[in-house]
Amino acid sequence: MKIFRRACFALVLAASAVAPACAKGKADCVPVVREGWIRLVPGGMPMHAGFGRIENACAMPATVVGARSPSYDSAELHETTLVDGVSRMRAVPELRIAAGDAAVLKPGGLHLMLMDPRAPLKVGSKVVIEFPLQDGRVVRGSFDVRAP
Ligand SMILES: [Cu+2]
Repeated sequence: MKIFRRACFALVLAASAVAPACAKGKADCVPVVREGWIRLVPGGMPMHAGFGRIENACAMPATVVGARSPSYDSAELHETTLVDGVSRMRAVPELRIAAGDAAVLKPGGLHLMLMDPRAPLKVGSKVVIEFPLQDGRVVRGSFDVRAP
């Protein structure tokens, strides 16, 4: 995933005005969420999973220390792992993303556990999820709500 970093440098060299994520000072560069989506569950269960990519095109590593959403009472980063052939989930308190790398949240791996929606979610709508960083800044992502 080093390509982000290289693209970043290239863009900075080419024309700083067209590289919003890179051209600003280091302190202004935050990771971005791409391809975010939420999977509803059949039967209206109040526990959904969220997936997507958190891309860190910045020159510095970033550490995500949690998740929250105005649409849910609770949001956590989880990881599904296979232990002795049994699928288990564990909370991920910190997620470090190296410079030029991305964290991929996908079914069967790293994911968002979204609990107790504050209002029923419609398929096709969008949900905002925020990821506080260790340094106090916040990554804000948009997630598409999809059918089970
Ligand atoms: Cu989970």
